[in-house]
Amino acid sequence: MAALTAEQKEHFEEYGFVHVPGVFDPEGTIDPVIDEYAGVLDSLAEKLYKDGVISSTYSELEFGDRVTKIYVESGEVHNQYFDFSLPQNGVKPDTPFWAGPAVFNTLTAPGVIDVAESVVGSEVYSNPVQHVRIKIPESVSPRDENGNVIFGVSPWHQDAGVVNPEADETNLLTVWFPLMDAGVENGCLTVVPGSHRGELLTHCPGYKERPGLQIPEHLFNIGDSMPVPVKKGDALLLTKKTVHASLPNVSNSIRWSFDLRYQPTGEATGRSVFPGFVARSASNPGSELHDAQRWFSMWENTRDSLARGDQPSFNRWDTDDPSCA
Ligand SMILES: O=C(O)CCC(=O)C(=O)O
Ligand SMILES: [Fe+2]
Repeated sequence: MAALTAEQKEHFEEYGFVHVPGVFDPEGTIDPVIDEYAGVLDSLAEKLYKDGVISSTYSELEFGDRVTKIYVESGEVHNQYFDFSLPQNGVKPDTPFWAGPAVFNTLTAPGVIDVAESVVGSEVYSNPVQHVRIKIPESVSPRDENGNVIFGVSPWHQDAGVVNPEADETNLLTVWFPLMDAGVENGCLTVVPGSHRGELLTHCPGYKERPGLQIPEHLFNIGDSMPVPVKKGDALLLTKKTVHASLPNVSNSIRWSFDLRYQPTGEATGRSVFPGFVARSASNPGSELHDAQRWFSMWENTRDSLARGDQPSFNRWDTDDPSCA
């Protein structure tokens, strides 16, 4: 079992984050994900080409260059096509998502579940707040009407701030890891050590013309922040109250990461309409999900029912809060 060492656990408790080497097998677990996504990109390219949105499928390019070319030429960031979660609103019957077997194998890889077990205990639940993030170089990226890069930096936040208050008592662990080495240049995460000891801070839906739910910089000590480069196979663990952001991708290639969440089974996920699952159970091993196809169906059923009915809001914050002025 590749549990956290006593030192890693202590670092995590003291600073609210820890860099853990060798959580994933780069060839056995991550490479199949990269291969699987090559197929997803292939179908996206075919579709956009057929619709006349792009002038070639660019099948001769490797993944990073190909996705960049396609986003730039179509003037659109098609990240929902790759994501293994649904949008926070506006889910339609044909909203795309990707919940493939290689992705499921990564969520349930013994190494990451061992690490999660060290933090959340022996009943490990895969929380459905999870994303793949593909960020093309900012220099060429499509921008919004205010000139902000679409799907650029993740602004300062705590992960507890992006889920519903029902999860405030949940022992929620974030596991962030890249599919290719992530450093300062291509936009790794930056964290504020020790920030998890404070309260949940006010998040503002947009601040100083910057889009996205974020903590205004006057509410924490930004000078304490430090970037955490992470290599392929390694992971960065965060508590739900650790203040963090991502740096911009100022490199010439993509920045590609997964962020997963785990928690004790039975505690609130903070997005109860999305499907989580038991990843490991000491008390009831029969409750564990090992079927990738079923996992896909759970997301498909969720999409279909959200598209038919009322969609909940995951936002608890208010633009009118004085801290947001
Ligand atoms: O990868 C990013 O840009 C942000 C990730 C993040 O905030 C998280 O994993 O909680
Ligand atoms: Fe986050």
